[in-house]
Amino acid sequence: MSCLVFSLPFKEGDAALGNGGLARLSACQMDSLATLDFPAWGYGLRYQYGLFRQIIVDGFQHEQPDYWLNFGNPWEIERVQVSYAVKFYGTVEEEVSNGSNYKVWIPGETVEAVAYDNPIPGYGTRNAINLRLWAAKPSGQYDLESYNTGDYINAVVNRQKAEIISNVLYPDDRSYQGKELRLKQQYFFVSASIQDIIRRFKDVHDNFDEFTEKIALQINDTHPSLAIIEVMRVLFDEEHLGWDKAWDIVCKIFSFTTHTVQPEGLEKIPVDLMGSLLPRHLQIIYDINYKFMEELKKKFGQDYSRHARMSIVEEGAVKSIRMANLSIVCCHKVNGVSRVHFELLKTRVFKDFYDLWPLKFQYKTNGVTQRRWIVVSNPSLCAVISKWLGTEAWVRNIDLLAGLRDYASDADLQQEWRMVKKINKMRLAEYIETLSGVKVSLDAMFDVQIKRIHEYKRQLLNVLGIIHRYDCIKSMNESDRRKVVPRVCIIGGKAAPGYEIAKKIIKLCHAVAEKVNNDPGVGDLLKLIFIPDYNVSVAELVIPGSDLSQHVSTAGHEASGTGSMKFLMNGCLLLATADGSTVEIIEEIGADNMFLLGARVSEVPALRDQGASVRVPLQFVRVVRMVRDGYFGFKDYFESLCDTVENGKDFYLLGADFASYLEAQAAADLAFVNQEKWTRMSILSTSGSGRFSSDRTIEEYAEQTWGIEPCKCPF
Ligand code: DL6
Repeated sequence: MSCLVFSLPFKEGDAALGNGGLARLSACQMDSLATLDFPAWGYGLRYQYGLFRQIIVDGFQHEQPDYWLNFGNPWEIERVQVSYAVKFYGTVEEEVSNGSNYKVWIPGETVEAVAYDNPIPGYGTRNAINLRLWAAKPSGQYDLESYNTGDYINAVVNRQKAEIISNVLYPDDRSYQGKELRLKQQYFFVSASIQDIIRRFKDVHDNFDEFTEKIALQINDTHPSLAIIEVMRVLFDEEHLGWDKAWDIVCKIFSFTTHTVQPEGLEKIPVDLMGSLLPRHLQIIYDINYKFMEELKKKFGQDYSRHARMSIVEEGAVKSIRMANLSIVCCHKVNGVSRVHFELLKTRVFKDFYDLWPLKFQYKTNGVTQRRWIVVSNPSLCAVISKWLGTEAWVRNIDLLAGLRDYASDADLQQEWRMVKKINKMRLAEYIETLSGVKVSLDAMFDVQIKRIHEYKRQLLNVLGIIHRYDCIKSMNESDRRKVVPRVCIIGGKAAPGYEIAKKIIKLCHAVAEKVNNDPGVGDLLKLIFIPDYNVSVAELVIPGSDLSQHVSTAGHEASGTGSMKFLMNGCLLLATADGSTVEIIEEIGADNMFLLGARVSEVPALRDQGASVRVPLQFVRVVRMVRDGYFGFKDYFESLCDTVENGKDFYLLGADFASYLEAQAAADLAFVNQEKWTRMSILSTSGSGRFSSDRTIEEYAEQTWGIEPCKCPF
């Protein structure tokens, strides 16, 4: 008898239906919602092309479309029977019904939204929740007129245009250009989801009396905030509930979480665009704003500059709708994603609104799911944790991880802990060698920075630090070299396609790597690896295998950060600024168990005011000069990159923080030499990571924002 063993040629790749931290946060939250038995659904878009695939040619980033559906998606269920017509453009007309005047929206274009369900099973429970993603298809009535008049080819082309709506994810959710397609995507997603929610409610209810008891809608940043207006429109125009009742319902069901720190990063939609694509919605927004302005007048009198700042409609060269203001006015809660973020919302970003409605504002510090970030991505660590805690219960109750603290100095646990790290470093080293041909030493400290490439996240600070290290090694004598802690520096991340400076940072990584990795005088003391196409699968491999990870955003710029939490859970030490949720991590594990650096949030404005006179160490001047002078080649190309950190233009304060950065790196070197101490710090990092589970975040939302309770599956 023979036995055939099939090995699968590939497994499915990442869906990559989001840009970065914001979307991955939702994925963690869905896992927690399911595991904790909450009755919840997620809605989103089923993009055919997720975030672009990054390929590197000669050190430059190129973007390739990621057609993730090429070989099908076995996990989704197409619900052909669940589809809704989504309307765009057209005109608004008056209609009289039962003696009252109503507005009727006569659309100019209709597209069909078809549901694809992605079940999300909870861990250790029979509960499974649903992620319903919408795909755009041509509507049956689409361009019927062209068919009728015999313009067959045009009609087919127009039908294809409908599908464009869910074709591709915008690869940068930080810069909001007044793009029509983007607004169309937002409304398409919102309209289909609201129709679905109302249809499901009406399946079991005859009226809207219990709507606010049964429905809580969470707006995850402003991208879906048109949902607020859509519910208002449906209840007022179509269900004829009357303005006051519709408004009361809207204000009770919606809550908003903002994930942005900078006021410039807030989404605005040009009024002309809104009026052309969604004419009725614009009218409703104006009506809401009119009533809001009246309320402000009563409260603050003739303080017109305050009115102008708070208005939903921004007057200016391009008259626009401020989506964050709209969300704050209409939602019953406004959440930040860390305590630092909350403080910035109160004192800077939404200060006027906080003065008006202090009780609306809260924060729920982000979290990540231990089930993906330990259990799935680090099975060896998972086994060691369960063995020492004597239970697997921590997988559902992360607070139990704190029990590891008692054994942090235990020699046996330390040995097992180091063994796990070694196994994961071997996996990562193999991956690196396959990718780049560079062999790295497992004795080196694996020092990792993986995240979207952005000036505020300061990958450039890291690269300049590496240049400094290289420069020092080059000038050392043999006996000093023997004292150097070998490093493998790993950087990964995608730059938005139109973000030139971020792309130059990627090129600089490669230019420096080329020089350093091929310098025989440096050998294993320093290697720099850029891992291309950073995504969740790559993170699952890299995070467990890292010793140190960097989260060095300029203080006051990272709303929360969630990468740090994944590293923390995996016992990787953090080298970080006191920004976003790091401030809370410090409270949990203690500043002694990490390497802190840089100006604090409160110090940043004064440093910025100093401009060119801010104190910058000579080492900084030297490393920037090396880049400028073409030490790594591409002299002209890097000039504009160097300009961003010199001559008083160093907005992200790389120069001001450089000395402190080098000190923190030196402290990390020192700690790494003492492996008992390092391992203890590593165990304490994992054991202190419980607060950063998305289970805690979701429980807080359930209790404080949505008012929902777990609902166990009865079967
Ligand atoms: O809240 C999730 C994540 C935070 O951890 C990051 O600090 C923050 O930068 C990110 N925000 C965005 C904003 N995009 N939009 N809109 O991605 O959210």
